[in-house]
Amino acid sequence: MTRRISLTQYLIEQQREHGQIPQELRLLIEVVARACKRISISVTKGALGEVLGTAGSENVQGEIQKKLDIIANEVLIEANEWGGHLAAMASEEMEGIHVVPNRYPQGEYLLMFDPLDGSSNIDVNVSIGTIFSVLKKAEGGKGVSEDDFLQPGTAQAAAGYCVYGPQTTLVLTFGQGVAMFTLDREQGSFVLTSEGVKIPEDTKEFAINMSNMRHWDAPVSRYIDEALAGSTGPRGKDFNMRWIASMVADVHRILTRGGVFLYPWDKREPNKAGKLRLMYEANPMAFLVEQAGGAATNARQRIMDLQPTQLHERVAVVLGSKKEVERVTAYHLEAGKK
Ligand code: P6P
Repeated sequence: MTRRISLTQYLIEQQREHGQIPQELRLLIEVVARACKRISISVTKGALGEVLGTAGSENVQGEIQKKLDIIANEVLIEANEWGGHLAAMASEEMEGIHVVPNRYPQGEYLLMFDPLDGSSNIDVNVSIGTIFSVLKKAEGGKGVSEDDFLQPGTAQAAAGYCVYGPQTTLVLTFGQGVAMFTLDREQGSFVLTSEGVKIPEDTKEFAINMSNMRHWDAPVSRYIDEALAGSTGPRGKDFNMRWIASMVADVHRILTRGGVFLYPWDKREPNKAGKLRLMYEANPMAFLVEQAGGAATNARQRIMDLQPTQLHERVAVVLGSKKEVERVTAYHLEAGKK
């Protein structure tokens, strides 16, 4: 039974015992957690809170923004700009970076987030979530620019997500394993409910949007065909499929019981590396998955090794149970896919 301690106690104990969570980073994570609590309150109001439906605008990705996308983005910006721990923020919902206003002290950290991932699920009451990634700004240098954010996933100081489902659960890593905290609404605080999270190396469960099948590259089709062939096929075992169309929910299932998640490159837009965003979706999820003993590649190389060139760049994603990710990646390398 995991000790039922608060997020604050956990962070202070980690800082005291392992010295691996600097004070400023601990403060940052606590502020992000409080913002996630506020988002959770808005999300769970649903129709009662006048928060459903579209906002009548598009984001930088050209996607229709839901009211809650904008609410979540504003909550995260307002919560994080005064604390003195951040130099700037970047969001899926904003084209450029948000530099901390001069009226507040600037810190050394950079925060990136997808404020509400899985927005297509909001109006149908299916789990959605907030994904965040923390980098440190390079020493020295005046001011802060988009270039300061363009660091590989291996440079992340922390990463996490908050899934708004039957429970509101915050999942975090600082590079020393993965811990999960469930929101106790009576206390109003996140309580440690799991630590040392581990993803089984093997799985019988894959997650992919099957409606894109005709657009897949051959190695993806090979992997899925073999899985669908089941116990009579080359894999010698039957597989199950899940697709929630909410990365946070699919990744949470994988962190909880294993599985492999694929959002591969496909032929519809050959110049687009994938659908998901590297900086605030793939990298934080890759950090969590690797810290839980899983793997995360773009079907050819480790996601966290990729050197970003743009803030909103997209990437193909294969993540989860290590042996399955390795198999998908091997199929791509065998096929000589660049
Ligand atoms: P599709 C949500 O819009 C998202 O960015 C991820 O959360 C999710 O995994 C994916 O896109 C779903 O994409 O094509 O199935 O709607």
